[in-house]
Amino acid sequence: MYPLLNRIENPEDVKKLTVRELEQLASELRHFIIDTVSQNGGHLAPNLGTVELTLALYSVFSFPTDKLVWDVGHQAYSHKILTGRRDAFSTLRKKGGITGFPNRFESAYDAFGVGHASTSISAALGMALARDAKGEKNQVIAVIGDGALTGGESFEALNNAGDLGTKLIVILNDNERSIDANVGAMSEYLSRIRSAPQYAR
Ligand SMILES: Cc1ncc(C[n+]2csc(CCOP(=O)(O)OP(=O)(O)O)c2C)c(N)n1
Repeated sequence: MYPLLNRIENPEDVKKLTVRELEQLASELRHFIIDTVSQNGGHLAPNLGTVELTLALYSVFSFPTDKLVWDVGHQAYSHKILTGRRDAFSTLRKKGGITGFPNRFESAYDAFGVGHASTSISAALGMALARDAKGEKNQVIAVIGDGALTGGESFEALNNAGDLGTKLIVILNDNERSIDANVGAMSEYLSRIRSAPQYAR
């Protein structure tokens, strides 16, 4: 039923796929998530929204040497499925099963245990500084939603990261939602950026 997904044993397998195969894998992942969530409950929309993003990340970076920090963590199902937890995914949110959020005790690929919003940039910055201190070269990537970006801890972290100037990648997942439709100045500002001719170019 999931011919391509069943062949993915670890994230390095994603790197071997063609663009056409990645599109098929995205579709299979989406159906797989819907199948499980319809039985076990869980977050649906945030996870359907990060399928392509997750595949793009796994096509480019080498986890878990590179560190991937999800904000809130309610959008990490594809990440879990691609990192050795496909078969365990049927136990999602069940007693003794896998958790609905990244959990450091569950997998080496879960770089940071989450649940709270607005923590990813701060946590990733700490990991980037630890990397520098150890003289290592891995990448650190924070993925944050437009809703979580409005939390104060995000601004503290951006302020600190810009000042320290260490190498850190922050990906903004701007889907104009944060549980409900977004409100506020930040959301208006991001809409203006997104609709500007420079952005389309
Ligand atoms: C500190 C804190 N406050 C509130 C929440 C409840 N909460 C869960 S998801 C979410 C919004 C997330 O929106 P966004 O970051 O845009 O991510 P998306 O759902 O669009 O992927 C909030 C406020 C939380 N997890 N942590």
